[in-house]
Amino acid sequence: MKPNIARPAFLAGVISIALFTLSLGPIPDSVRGAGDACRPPEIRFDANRNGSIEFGESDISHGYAPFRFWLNTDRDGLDFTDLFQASDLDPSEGSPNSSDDAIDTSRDLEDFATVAIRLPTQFDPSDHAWVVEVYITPVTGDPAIRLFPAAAPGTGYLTSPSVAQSQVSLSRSRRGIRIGSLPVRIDSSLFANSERVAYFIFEGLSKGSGPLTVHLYKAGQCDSSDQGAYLDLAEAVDFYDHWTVGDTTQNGPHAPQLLHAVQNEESFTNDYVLFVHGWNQQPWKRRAFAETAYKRMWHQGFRGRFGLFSWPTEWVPLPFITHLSFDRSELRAWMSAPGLLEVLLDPKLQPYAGRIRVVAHSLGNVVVSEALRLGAETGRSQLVHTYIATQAAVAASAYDPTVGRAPDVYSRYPVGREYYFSRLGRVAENIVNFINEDDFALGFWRLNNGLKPERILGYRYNSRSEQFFRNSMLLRFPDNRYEIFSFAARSSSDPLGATQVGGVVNRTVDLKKEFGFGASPSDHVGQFMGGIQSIGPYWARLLNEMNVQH
Ligand SMILES: [Ca+2]
Ligand SMILES: [Ca+2]
Ligand SMILES: [Ca+2]
Ligand SMILES: [Ca+2]
Repeated sequence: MKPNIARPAFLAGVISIALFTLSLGPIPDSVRGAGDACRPPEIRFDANRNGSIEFGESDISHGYAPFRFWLNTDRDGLDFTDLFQASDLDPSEGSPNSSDDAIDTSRDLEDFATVAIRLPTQFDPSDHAWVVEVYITPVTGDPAIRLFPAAAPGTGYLTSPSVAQSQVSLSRSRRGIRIGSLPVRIDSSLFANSERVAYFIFEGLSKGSGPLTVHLYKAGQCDSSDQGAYLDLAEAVDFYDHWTVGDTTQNGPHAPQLLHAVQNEESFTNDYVLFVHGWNQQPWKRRAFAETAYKRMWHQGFRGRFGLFSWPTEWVPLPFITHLSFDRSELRAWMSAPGLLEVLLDPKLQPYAGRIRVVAHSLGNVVVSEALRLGAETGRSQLVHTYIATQAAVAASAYDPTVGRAPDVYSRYPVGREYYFSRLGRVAENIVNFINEDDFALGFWRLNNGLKPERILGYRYNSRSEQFFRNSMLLRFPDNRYEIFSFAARSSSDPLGATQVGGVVNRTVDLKKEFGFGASPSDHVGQFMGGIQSIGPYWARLLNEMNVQH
């Protein structure tokens, strides 16, 4: 154990304003064990993840099955450069949320978990001779957390915007305090209630595992410790696999690569959810969206494996985006599909066969739909259990030939004359379409679709011969189809993410009717923006539609 003497100024500041004070150190051994009638205190996480902490057996976390949580090393804050909402900010441009002893935004609360302490009946909060302290005994690494008194017991800080706001305000008057290997004293007035229970929330500060222990004593009368609630803190990236065909915005896709694999594989159930991001995201943002998705599902009780599949979409700052940057990214999306199919067939995912769910956002649906189509074409069956298309930026007529105003190459693909994604049902048991007819970005998709073929790039279409050209070169199906789709072939339909379809789609979820998604640009990414408190039901619905245990 290394003594925490590195931040005396910080601690001195805390002593005067917080409900915590630093104890003078461990109790001499001569005092330990005194007092026969001294019953132990109890400390618990919500180990069984049912949303509340019970002091019976059900929430005990053991060394072999610790309570695992991620470090709060991202930057949740207000995004003044992009969509003007609480969001993840570029982690390279500032310090992480856990670097200070307050909670900045409600959004940051998704990086907190609950812990509670109950003291035995002999404890008397009005008797200041009682001392309550907390520490972590490191088993691996150097685990540390920061503890804040909870504004309310339970998970209201994650589900109620007003409780969340109270929690944020409370953190400014009752600053959080770091708990590491040295005992830290907790103000006993927090236990001045009939149950003698104090509720806290905590964020992870540094990696490692070990029991979080509460120690209660009163000189000559009581000296007793809880056996410890086992905690395992890891980086957020250790909670998911990251597969990529291009962790860049600069070049087209390459062969798939597992950039980072999940740690402690055995601690997850055998459900696997793979997330595929959309257009115009820098590499850090792809991770931020994936981590937000994972955290929000985790708080809904998701215990399965999670993966990010990233692909090299272009990126330009929002005010400077053009329809051509969309088209070029669309081409990369189509070209990323073979890589995704390879990942779905990777031996590492075979233990999850039949239990893989894929969630694709926006232009990510080009990647997923095409990967599944390629799989169906090679005679595969059941590649994925469920495919969720949310706010999908891809022609609806490719999924249901009846929705367009006229036949197009998506509804009547020139090779085979079937609709393009007609065989997806062979490889995906369930296909669910999450739609918002007012979606801003999908309105942009409509405008861009109307501009195809992109004459400025030399593309044209001869409607009599039904042929596409780049300058004088004839473009052919199937060899040039990705280029044709991305730059030349206009769909006569709406985008899938803005319209209810039949065809290969099994079910529709209306984001506007059910979750109030509207026409603001940020609603296109509404499930990733703002605080978890108002969008939790979206993620619960997603898990239900995927039939994932939670
Ligand atoms: Ca529980
Ligand atoms: Ca975040
Ligand atoms: Ca903070
Ligand atoms: Ca955070």
